[in-house]
Amino acid sequence: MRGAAEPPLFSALTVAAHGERLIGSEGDGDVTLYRGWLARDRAEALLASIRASTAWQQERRKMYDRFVDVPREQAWFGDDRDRPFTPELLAVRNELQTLTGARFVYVLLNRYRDGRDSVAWHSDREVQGLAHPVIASLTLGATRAFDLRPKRARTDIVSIDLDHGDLLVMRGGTQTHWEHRIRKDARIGSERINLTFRQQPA
Ligand SMILES: O=C(O)CCC(=O)C(=O)O
Repeated sequence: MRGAAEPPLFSALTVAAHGERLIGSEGDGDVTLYRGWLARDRAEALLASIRASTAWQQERRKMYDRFVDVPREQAWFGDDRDRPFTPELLAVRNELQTLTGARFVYVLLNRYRDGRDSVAWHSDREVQGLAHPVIASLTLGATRAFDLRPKRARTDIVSIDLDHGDLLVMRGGTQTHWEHRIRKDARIGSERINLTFRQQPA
């Protein structure tokens, strides 16, 4: 247990308060980037605690007539999951709730071991029935390109490099009208861990 004289694990002063709107028009989707939301030392501490406490799983999915490994590893923590939030994840969850006004009940962790790992174009369907959908997505580790495209104009790709400590908040109709992906990139030799804090599904 931590002694009473020790500073809190995370100080409220180590998150950046101002975001930059990447896309945004009322019901059509709303994505805001908070560069360096988590200060570097705090991002390092969170990454170390995740590495120490996470049992990763690799799902297999049916593709046509065979099963293939999903090209990344995953883990879940939360109020409604087998594993509750760790104290470190709970601290981040609470700050994200203050920032966004949303209530997050679980977090999905995606681990991209290197640039061969990826996630294909998709939208996060479980929030689509909510009155005020919000997903808060925090990057730790290697910088990777995060691509967004509108479903009605799939060649109009918006690409943004997400770095250690960056936070992306996706609201409103983003999951209804947009898709996102992390594409493969052979130049990336190190690990990225992404945390998406999520609401109770509809
Ligand atoms: O790794 C990322 O930034 C995206 C993760 C993602 O697309 C998802 O969890 O649905």
